[in-house]
Amino acid sequence: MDVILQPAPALTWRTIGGILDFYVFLGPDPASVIEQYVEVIGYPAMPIYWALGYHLCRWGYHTSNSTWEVVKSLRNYRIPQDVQWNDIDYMDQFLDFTFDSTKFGTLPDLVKDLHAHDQRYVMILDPGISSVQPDGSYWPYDEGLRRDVFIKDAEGKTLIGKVWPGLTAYPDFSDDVTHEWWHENLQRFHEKVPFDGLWIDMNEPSNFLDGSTNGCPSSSLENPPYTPGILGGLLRAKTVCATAQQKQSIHYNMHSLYGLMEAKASASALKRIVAKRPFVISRSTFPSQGMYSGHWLGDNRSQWKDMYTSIAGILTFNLLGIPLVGADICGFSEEPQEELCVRWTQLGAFYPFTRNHNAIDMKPQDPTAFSPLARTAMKQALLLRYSLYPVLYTLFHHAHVHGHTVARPIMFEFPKDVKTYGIDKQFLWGKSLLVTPVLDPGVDYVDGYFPEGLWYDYYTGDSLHSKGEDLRLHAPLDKINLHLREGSITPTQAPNLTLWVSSGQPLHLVSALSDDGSASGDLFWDDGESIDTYENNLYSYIIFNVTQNVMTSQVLHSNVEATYITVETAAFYGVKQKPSRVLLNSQDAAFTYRANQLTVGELSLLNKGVYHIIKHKYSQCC
Ligand code: MIG
Repeated sequence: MDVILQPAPALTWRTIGGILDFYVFLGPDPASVIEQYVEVIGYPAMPIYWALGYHLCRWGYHTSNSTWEVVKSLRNYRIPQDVQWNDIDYMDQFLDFTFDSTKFGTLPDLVKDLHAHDQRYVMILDPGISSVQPDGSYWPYDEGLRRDVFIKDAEGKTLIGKVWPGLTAYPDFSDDVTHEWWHENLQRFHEKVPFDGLWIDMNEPSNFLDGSTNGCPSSSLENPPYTPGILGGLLRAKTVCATAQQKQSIHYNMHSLYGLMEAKASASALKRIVAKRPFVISRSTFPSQGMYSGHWLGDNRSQWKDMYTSIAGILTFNLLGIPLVGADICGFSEEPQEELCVRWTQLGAFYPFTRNHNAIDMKPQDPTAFSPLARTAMKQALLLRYSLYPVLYTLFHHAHVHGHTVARPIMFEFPKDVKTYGIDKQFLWGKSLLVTPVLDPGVDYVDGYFPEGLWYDYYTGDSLHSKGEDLRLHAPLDKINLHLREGSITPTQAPNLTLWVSSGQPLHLVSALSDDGSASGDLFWDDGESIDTYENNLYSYIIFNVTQNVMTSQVLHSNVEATYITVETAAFYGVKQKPSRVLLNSQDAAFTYRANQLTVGELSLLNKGVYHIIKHKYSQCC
C-alpha cells in the first residue's frame, strides 16, 4: 500500500487488497498512543542481557582466523565486546547451515573461545535454500522437498529464484511444518557451531531475479490496476511472484509478512535449542515483530548524513514496538573518515542495539583499525554504554511490560513544548537521559535544545537552567554530551569488557535533584537470560526516592533466587549546601561534597539490610 502525507494535512491510503481493520488510539498524549498500539500488536520481547552489549560484524572477514584476530585485538586494547558476528562469508558456497571448512575451519574453535571469554556468536542466515546441489548432498533442500516446505509457483511447482548460493527455493514460513524443518536445520548446525543468536537477512523475501526463473504468469494479481510506488515499479521486482502459493494464502496477500514469520520460526527454534531468550535481528519487519526480533536499519553509507538520519530511524522503530534497533555504526557501504567513525560510535553507543557493520571490500572500521586517539574515544563511548546497562535494561523491561519506548523522542516527555516536535538530532533514553551527539565534521561543539527546567551534565554534575532554549555545548572528539533531567535517579555500574562481568558489579545511583530536592528512579533486575522471568516472578523490582534530604528504596518485588546485586555508592547532583552529616540507616557515613555534588560511598554496609534482596546470579552458559 501507499501511505502519503498530504499538505492539507491529511493522509491518503491506497491499498491493493487486504482486510482493513481500523484502530483509533486516543492517547491523549503521544506516549500513550504508542502504549495502546503496542498493546494491540504485541509487546516486544525482553532481550537477553548480551543483546545490549557491543556487537561487531562485517561482510568480508574472509576467514574465521581473521574474524578471531579482530576479537583478540579488541580484547588486547580492553575494548568492550559482547558479540562477534559473521556475514555470508562463513558459509560453504553461501549454503545455509554449512560452513566453509577451509576458510572457516576454525569457526567452532572461535565460538568456543568466545564462550570462554563470556562472549557470544551470531551468524547470518538467508531464507533462500539452494535447489541445485547434487541429490542427497544437501539435507536442507532434500528434506525440505520431502516435507513440502517451499513456496510454490502458480502451477504448484517449487518456485525457484536466485540469491547468493545461486538458484534457490524459498521456505514458506506460513506453514508450521516449515518451522519444524527450520528448527531441525538449526539444531543440526548448532551441534557443529554452537551459535547464540541469528541474523536473518534478505527476507523481504529478496530475489536477484524478478519473480522466478520462469518470470510470473500474467494476471491481475501480478499486474493490479494500481501498483504502489515500490522498487522496480512491479510487484515481482526483486522478489517472488505475487501469484506464488503459500500454505496460508497467495504471496500477494502474504508478501509483507515474510520477515515476521521467519523471525517467529527463528526465535522459537532458538528458544528450543539454547533454552534462553532468543536473539534474532531481522531486516524485514511487520507489526508484532518486536515479539520475536530486533531490527537493523539496513544498508546505509559511511556518510555524515546517514549517521544523522539514523536517529529518526531508531526513534521510528521505537514507536513501532521494535525497540531493539540500531543502524550500521560507521556505515555499511563506503569508507568512513576516522572522525565520522568516532562520532558514530558515540551516537551508536546510544542505539538500543549497537552494532558496527561494514560491507565487503571496505577497509576495516572496527575500533582497533584507527589511531590511538580515535580508538580510545570509541572505547570510552562503549564503556559509557556498559556503565549505563542497568538503566537500559530497566527501560527494556518497561517496553516489554508497558509498551514504552526505550530511545524516545523528546516530544514524548514534553508534549506541550512545540519546539520539541521537530527535533531529530537529539533523543532521550527513557524519560531522563538526554543524548546530544555531534553530527557534523570538524566541530568541537554541538547545539542542542533543552526543554524548560533543570538539567545536569552527566559527567560533572554541573547544572543548567533552561527556559526552553538552544544551548551550545562543548564537544571535543572524545565526548558525547549527556544530560540528566531533574528529578531522576539513574542506576549505573562500573563497566567491564563484557556485560557478563560488568552486570555483576555493584550499583552506583545518580540522583539528579529537582529544584525542590526530590528525585525518583527504578531498577528491574533478573538473571538476564531466562525466558519469561517477569511472567514467572523471577525478578526484582525496586524504586528509589529522594525527598527532603532522605533517600529511600522500596522493593516492590523481589526474588532472591533469581537476582543478586548490591548498591555501593550514590551521587546526588544539586545539593545546594554542604551537609554537616550524612547518615546511613542512622549511622554516620563518610561523604564528599563539592560544587553542588554529594557523593556517599560504602553503601554496601546497607547490604545487611534492605538491599540484600537483589541477587544477581547467572546460570552456567552454553
Ligand atoms: O546482497 O550478506 O543488508 O547487511 O552485509 C547483500 C551481505 C546481502 C545485505 C545486508 C547486509 C549484508 C549483505 N546483505
